[in-house]
Parts: sequence; structure tokens; C-alpha cells
Amino acid sequence: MSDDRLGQHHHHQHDQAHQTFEPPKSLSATSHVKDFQEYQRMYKQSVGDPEAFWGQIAEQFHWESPPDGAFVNYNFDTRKGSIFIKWMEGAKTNIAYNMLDRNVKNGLGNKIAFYWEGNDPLDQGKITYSEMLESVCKFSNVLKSLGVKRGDRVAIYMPMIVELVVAMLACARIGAVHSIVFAGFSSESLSERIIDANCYAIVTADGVWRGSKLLNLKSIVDKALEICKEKGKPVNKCVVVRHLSPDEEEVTSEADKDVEDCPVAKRPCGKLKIGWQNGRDEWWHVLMSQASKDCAPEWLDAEDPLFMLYTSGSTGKPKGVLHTVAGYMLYSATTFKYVFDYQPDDVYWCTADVGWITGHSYVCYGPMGNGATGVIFEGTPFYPDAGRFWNVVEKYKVTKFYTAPTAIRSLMKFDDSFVTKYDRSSLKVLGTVGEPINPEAWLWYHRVVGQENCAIVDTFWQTETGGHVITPLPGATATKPGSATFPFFGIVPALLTDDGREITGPGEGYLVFKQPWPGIMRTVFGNHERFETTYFKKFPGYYCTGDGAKSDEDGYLWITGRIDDMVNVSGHLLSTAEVESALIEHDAVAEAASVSHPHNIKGECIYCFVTLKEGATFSDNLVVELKSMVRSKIGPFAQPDYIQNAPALPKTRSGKIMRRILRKVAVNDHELGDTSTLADESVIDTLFKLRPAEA
Ligand code: 6R9
Repeated sequence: MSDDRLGQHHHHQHDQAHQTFEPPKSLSATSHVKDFQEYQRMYKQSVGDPEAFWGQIAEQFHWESPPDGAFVNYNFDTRKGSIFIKWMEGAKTNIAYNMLDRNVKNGLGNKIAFYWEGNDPLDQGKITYSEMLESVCKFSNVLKSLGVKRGDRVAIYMPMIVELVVAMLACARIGAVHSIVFAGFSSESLSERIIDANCYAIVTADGVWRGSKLLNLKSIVDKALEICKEKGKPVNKCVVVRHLSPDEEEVTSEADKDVEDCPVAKRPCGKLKIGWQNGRDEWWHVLMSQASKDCAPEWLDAEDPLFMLYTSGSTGKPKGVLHTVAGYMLYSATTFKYVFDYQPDDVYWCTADVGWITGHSYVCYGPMGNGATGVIFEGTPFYPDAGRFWNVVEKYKVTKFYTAPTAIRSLMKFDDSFVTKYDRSSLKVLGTVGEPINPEAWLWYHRVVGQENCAIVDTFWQTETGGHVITPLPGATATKPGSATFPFFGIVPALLTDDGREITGPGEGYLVFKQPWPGIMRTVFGNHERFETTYFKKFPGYYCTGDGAKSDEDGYLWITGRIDDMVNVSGHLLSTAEVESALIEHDAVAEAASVSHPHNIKGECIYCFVTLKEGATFSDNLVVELKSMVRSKIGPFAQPDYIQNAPALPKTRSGKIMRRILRKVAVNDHELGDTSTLADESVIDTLFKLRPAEA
């Protein structure tokens, strides 16, 4: 990318984006950070004296022994040698002990750790901190009995059930490294991740209902393990949670005989058939019934690995992002406390799957590190109908709610009555994560869901950052729709030009960070060189996010999206998000994606895909309207050349639009490369068919 792609700044934000929303007064009175001055004071300390700031936070956690060297030690500059980041090195602790035993000792034993809401609205459960501790100790003993040792990697491929959290904390308790793979990935993707991590064992479930679809998880795992074996990396043990109840001609005889003992077997398994390999496969409930409930935690070094999580990147082999024990614990808990303004009587619900970093940090570790009550939701936003989220909010009186812009946009398509028929008066903070949120969706979230009483927190972060890095604080930060606002404590952002100069004042550039925070990743598993090249090579001395951002005249940060999602029209740099925001303001449009497209004269032009709202129809007239809408909202140079109908957009399983594929559709190139991370491959054929004739 040439310098002028990032060096220049266009002031063409939308009218709505100029609106500022003060923190709700009701929140500021009781919140941890009461106003912007207090945020600024704390921020200054956090970056000026990280040891004092994080040291004080560390006091709330249990340490078996203190650090034996510098509180923080790092090198961010490839010219000075290898990249490393260490927090509290030499200190001994255990994160599962801190999530469980510590909270129980502090009197939270009978507090609900999680409400569990099944896919079926009638299917539910709950578990206290004491019960969770007991289950985790038992499963820790199960893992040990299967031969899992400290440092071994354990793959987890499970639906959103309590056992998933039990499995991850049990790994953490014995010092095994969990590698969770979202249970929507194919056998092939799963095997690739198991092989890369060289996993000793895997934990899964028989199957799961997602909406009205039945998924046979065990058969996906069986195929994955077959591939692992063929490639010389066999997995020794496979523990299977019985989540569905058997039918008449059910599974294998080996499986059958233990079914009666199973506490959760009450979901129909349809025609699901699962295979069984004696010696390798074991039922969770059978092993648990034999396991002792006492298990001393393994005291780990602060910098020992806690987990790895694969992040795809848009192309190439997935990277195993590695996080370590102490820094991640401090950072996930602290961001949770401040960003959701955690209060002891909260009922907190993050809709993300634990298979993604958002689920790791803000379903499990962040909330549990604070002794919070959370909701684990197995289902989807549309089952049985588009009111499910708000039904669940009403049912548990959820106070803090966290979801993705893509979910908000797809729910906006439906009549507001799906939201308003449920009581949402418990809600106080509404969060978003995963993509830039367009002002239209932000305002709907604020007005319709939050009834204008809630703080909206647009949290920017990455698998690599471990927790929120750019985000408002609910009681302190005045928000602007579409802006992730300001850095969290300990984060020092900068915007760089292509040749690495820091931009001061308003401008647009590469978003980088100048010093480490406790939650930053430590390496790419098994490939430290890739870690250095991906994040530190381009701009020595900085961690490079790969996202673009701009800073406005008030210092607010606006994430513009991945750098490769930029379009350069006749030398004018535009982020695809900007164009999409403009399109989505049209009444007929539910969702939009725009990509760069080659153009003889302009170099690049803009090609848009629009998904219409229910009842709207695609027509030449609409195309004209949309083009002129972008023209008037952003500027004449931004007018799209092509607008095509897209009944659905290609998305990853975590809901991110795969613009890489849309660029191929736009140029009618059927060589799509790796599509394994796509949630639904069938949308692609439709998109090829609907290409406009002139394109
Ligand atoms: C937490 C998570 C990271 C990428 C990141 C950026 C995009 C996430 C965002 C956002 C704008 C936000 N992203 N949050 N963009 N505003 N609030 O999503 O991690 O799956 O690793 O994705 O997501 O592009 O670089 P991950």
C-alpha cells in the first residue's frame, strides 16, 4: 500500500456520527470510574507506572509466591533482538484457583456462576461457584487419570454447555494448555488445529441442536481424529459429554449401558448415530462418577502457557495465538470490571461462543475472575424467533449485555416489536465487539434495545490482545456512534503512516501499540518467527494490529477495519466500513459489504453487495438511489460503480464478513482459495449468479 493510502484524511463522517452521548447519569453515580477526569488520571498512572497500577490489581488475586524479577520486562523492537513480553515472571499462581477456590473462600460459594439457557427455550440449568469448583476438581482428576500432564495440549470441541467451561478450567488447574476449536469448524479445520498443537486428548460432546439443526459433533471429531492418525499425530483420548438423549436404536452398545446414569440426557437426539472407539473414547459422565472431588491446583509460573486459540487471518494457515497465566488473568478480569462496570448484583450475558476469544475472556475468565454471575447460551438469536435475545434478557433480568454488530444488524431487519414485547428495564450496559459498528446499528441498539437508558460500549480488541484495548467506560466516556473512543488502562495507541511516522492530531493510519499490556499474546505456538513477522516487523518498536483507524478533532478513535479492507479510489483512501455505513442508512438495506474492484481509470472502484430488509425488492431504481446516497453522504468520489443484490453475505463462523471472497465474486474469479472458515458456503453460488451484467 502506498503512503497516500493512509497519509490523508477525509472529513466525511455522517451527520449522526457527530452526535455525542453522555454516560447515563444513573451509571456514573455508582460506577468504578465516575467521570472522564478520573479515567484520565487512572490512565496516566497505568501507562506511566505499570508496576504500581497492575501491582495493586494483582493484590486481589492469590499468588503462591511473588515475582522474582522485574514486574514487566519486554522487547518490542526486532532491531534489538527477539521479541518477548513477560509480566510478573517467577510468580506462582493458578488461574482456576483464582476463578473458583478464591471466590468460594471469599463467601461466593452459593452464588450462581452461570445460568445455562439451552437452544430449546424450555431447557435450562444453573451452577454455583462451589458446584463449579467441585466439577472442575473432578474433571482435573479425570484428565490426570487419562495421562494428561502439565504442558500437554488438550483440544476442546464443544457446544455452549457448562461442561465446556469445566473442561477449560480443569486444564488450567493441572497446567494443561487448552486449545478450543469452535464447534462449527469442519473435521478438516479441526484436524489441522489438533495437529499443529500436537494435542494429547480432545473433549467433545455427542451432538447439539443449533436452532432447528442437529449437529453430530462426535462424527466430525471422529473424522478429524482419523486425519490426525493418518498424518502420524494420533490423539490418545477422546472424552464425550452425553448432551443428547438416546432414541430406541441408539448408538453403540458400549455407549448404551451408561446412559441411565447421565444427568443431562433429556434432549432428543433425532436420528443421530455416533461411533465409538474402545480404548480411545470415554463418556464424560462415567469418568466423572468415579473421580475424586479433591484436586490440588498445579502452581504455575506467571509466564507458563494458559491456552492457545487459533485465529484464521483472511488467508493462509491459522496461527495458534498463545496466552500465558498471570498477565491474561489480570487483564481479562480488569477489562471486564471496568468496561462492563461490573457490580456484584449484575447478571451478565455475553452471546459469543466460548470457541472465540470473546467467549474465553468475557464468558469465562473475565467474569469468573470477578465472581460474577453469567449466562451461557446454547442457542441462536433467531430460534424460535428473532425475539430470543430479549426473551432471555427478560428471563434472567440481564444487566450487562455483550454481542456483535452482525447480530444487531440482522435483528434490526425485523419489526421492533420482537424487542419491545420483552421487558428490558434491567439493562444498563450494552456492548459490541467483532467489527466496526455502523452508526445506524449503534443508534438502533441504543434507542430500541436500550431505550436510551444504557451506555453503549463499542469494544475494539483482538484474539492477540487478550482483552479490550480501545473502548469507552460506561460511567466515564461520552460516546459517538461508531467510535471505539479511547484506550483502556495500560494501552498506548498510535497511528502510523505507511513509512512509520506517528500521526499527531486528527488523521488516519495504521493502528499500533507502543508498549505491552498484561494480556498481549506472547507468541504464535511453535512459530515465534511468525509472531515477530506478523506483528512487529513492519514497524519496529510497535505492536501492529493490522487495522486502520482514524482520530478525530476530539481525539476519538474510529476503527476503519483491516488494512486490506481499504479502497483507494483515484487516490482517495476510503474504508469499506464508511461506504457500508452510508448504504445501510437507506430504509431498504439491512446489511451491506463493499470491496475494492479494479478500474481502468480510477485504479480501484467500489463494488457493493447489499442485503435487503424483509419486503424490500432490488431494482434499477434502488441502485440509483443507493449510489447517490453514498455520493451525498461521503462525497462524489466515493460513489460505488457497482451495486449487487446479496440475499446473504459470506461470513465466517464468528460473523465477520469475508471481503476476500466478495472481491473474487466481483471479478468473477471462481478460484476462491480456502473457504473452510465460511459459515455457509452455499451463499457464494447465489452471489455469482446475481452479478450485474455490466460488471
Ligand atoms: C475480539 C475479536 C479481531 C479483529 C480486529 C478488527 C475487528 C473487533 C472491533 C473490530 C472495529 C470493533 N474488530 N472489534 N473492529 N470495531 N469494536 O473480535 O477478535 O476475532 O481476533 O478479531 O476484529 O478488525 O482486528 P478477533
